[in-house]
Amino acid sequence: MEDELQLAMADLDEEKTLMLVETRINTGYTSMEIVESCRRGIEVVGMKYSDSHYYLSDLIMSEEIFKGVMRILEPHIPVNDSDNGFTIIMGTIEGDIHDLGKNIIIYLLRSSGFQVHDLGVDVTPERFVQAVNESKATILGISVLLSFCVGSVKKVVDLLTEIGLRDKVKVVVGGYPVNQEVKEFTGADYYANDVSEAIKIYRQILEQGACSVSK
Ligand code: B12
Repeated sequence: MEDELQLAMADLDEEKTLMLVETRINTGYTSMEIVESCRRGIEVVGMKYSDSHYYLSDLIMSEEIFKGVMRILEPHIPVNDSDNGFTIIMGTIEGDIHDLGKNIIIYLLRSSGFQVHDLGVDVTPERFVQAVNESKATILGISVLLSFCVGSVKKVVDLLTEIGLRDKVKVVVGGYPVNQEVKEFTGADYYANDVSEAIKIYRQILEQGACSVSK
């Protein structure tokens, strides 16, 4: 089915995108459904950039529009002050500054009662491991959008193994280029490249208990 919001995002039509988001939020669409339409639209922006139909300035424009979408959606994402007992470390891997997807996942996790420590972007493998070591986190989420940075995600998992922390955390890797192959290459426990898959994983971990969940 043709999705008007996805098309407006893909066309970098800021006014129409924001108008459609307002309309959808007021007509019963969930924030997750809206984010997913926008994510699919911005994926097209990426493809047009690869095909040289769009330029770097268009990628920057898509970031601005997406941030505008999130400003509309944020007040509609329920706030949950209760603590479900799970602490998560999140960050974008070294060399990569993409953070729109990571930030959305963090909103949703916080609204589900997870305590999230956000390490930000361009995070070295050593910093991820240090954060796991110093915290009570049982889940580590790593975002990666640039294919050539996937090797550094593997380095995080290898370092965790090397210093005996691998069994302490479930590693979830997420982002546009992530698939089963990336999961296997990096040694992560789970992968997600859209919001509903991500939430499904965290719910599963929550239901089964982080350290006993089957992979
Ligand atoms: C916006 C954008 C930018 C913005 C980023 C702004 C920001 N603050 O993040 C800017 C303009 C800065 C940028 C820069 C660059 N970009 Co860029 N960018 C994009 C674009 C168009 C959209 C990314 C995005 O935000 N998507 C929307 C979010 C919601 O989706 P998402 O990130 O996939 O996240 C969802 C899921 O993946 C998942 N998820 C994400 N992280 C995690 C983590 C966990 C733990 C879990 C569970 C789930 C999860 O949940 C999210 C919610 O649905 C993509 C195209 C694409 N297809 O992704 C290119 C893209 C990623 N960029 C690309 C490139 C090449 C670059 C540059 C190298 C360009 C340049 N010449 O400088 C630089 C790199 C800068 C750097 N060092 O990181 C390429 C990467 C190609 C590749 N194979 O590696 C892409 C794919 C475009 C393309 N097709 O060529 N970019």
